[in-house]
Amino acid sequence: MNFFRSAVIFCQVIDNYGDAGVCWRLARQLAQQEKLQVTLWIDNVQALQRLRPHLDPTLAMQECDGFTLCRWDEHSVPNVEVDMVIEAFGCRLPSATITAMAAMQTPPVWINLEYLSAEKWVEQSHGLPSPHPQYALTKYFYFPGFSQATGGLLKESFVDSNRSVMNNDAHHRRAFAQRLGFMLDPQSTLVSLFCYPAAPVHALLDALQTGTPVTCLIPEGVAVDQLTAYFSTTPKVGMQLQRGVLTCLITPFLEPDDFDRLLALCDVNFVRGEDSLVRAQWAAKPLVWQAYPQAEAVHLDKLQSFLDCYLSDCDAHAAQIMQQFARAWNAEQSTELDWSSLQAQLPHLQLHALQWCGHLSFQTELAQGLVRFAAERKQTPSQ
Ligand code: TRH
Repeated sequence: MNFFRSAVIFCQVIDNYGDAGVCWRLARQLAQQEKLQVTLWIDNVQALQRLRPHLDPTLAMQECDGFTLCRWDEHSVPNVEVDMVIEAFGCRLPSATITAMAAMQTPPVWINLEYLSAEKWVEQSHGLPSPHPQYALTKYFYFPGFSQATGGLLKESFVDSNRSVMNNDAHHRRAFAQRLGFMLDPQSTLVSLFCYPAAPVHALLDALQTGTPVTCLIPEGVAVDQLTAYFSTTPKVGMQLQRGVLTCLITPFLEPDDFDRLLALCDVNFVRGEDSLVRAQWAAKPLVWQAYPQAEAVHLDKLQSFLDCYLSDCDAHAAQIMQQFARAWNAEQSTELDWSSLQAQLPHLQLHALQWCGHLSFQTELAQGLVRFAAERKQTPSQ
């Protein structure tokens, strides 16, 4: 497959960090693991700079983790003389770019990388072609997912060994906790909290005081208004906020590989959107997911599909407790969160998280699958 050498990714950041995070991760993986020459065009370098602080948003072009990063604006003239063009999350290519692709003797394979979902229709839609109405070009839909009938999940080759260190190596666990500004306490359940502003954070903080001691790590910038109201102080990095058996610690927003370490360190991870959900599954720890809120509550269908898929082989009682807790965490009306019951099920949920992570690892990795998929569809000039 060595004739397949180059890829361009286009990314439009809607909000938050997920779009930038997934595209950065895919670009890095295609460059470092699949050995492609990769260019990522992104319309909001600042969003990516939150994840990779060394980046300079004033530059039109710069190197980043083995690929070329370009600022994408109305003046950009991207070179699409490559083997594969990836349009992330239906971000719509400029018409000049499509015309340029159509004019090539061998146009690139054109992929629309879609959002992650566990809904059943994804398996039927993955890989479908969409012929362009005007040009001899075909766009293919590529869906990430949780079964072999989908495009799989991004997973770097170092994920398993990094996780294993953070799960098991006492020295590294202690050192990483110290870097984050706290001492590990084996008596305290370690929780990480990454959520949207609409999450019932007050109900969670109340609930976390109802069992044995809990240390809750909250990245800077997350749930700021709710924490300010709850603790009557504005949260800042390094702060420890105490209520009963609960200690909340405000941690820095971490670079992605350190965020993975944090997830692997904790006993339970509250994650949101799509990319942190994937990372929490590779961390092999129990997770509570908040779906990205969408109009007409369609995200609740996504949530239910994920829970049914994720928990299908879990101990039935633990699965039921997790289902209830996750639905309450995503509920639009204020609600009670039964933390004590969830905490009691953590041994079952922990075992399940490890088995689930192993099960997912048998799927074809997304970047590898994508290159294979595109190479199979690449025309040769004689065709
Ligand atoms: O930031 P998000 O809410 O992104 C969302 C979703 O992707 C959603 O589907 C999309 O439509 C919307 O944006 C526009 O959540 P997500 O997907 O988990 O992305 C967060 C990224 O930030 C992820 O790559 C993990 C990373 N991260 C760090 O690297 N360090 C950190 O400290 C934290 C908290 C997150």
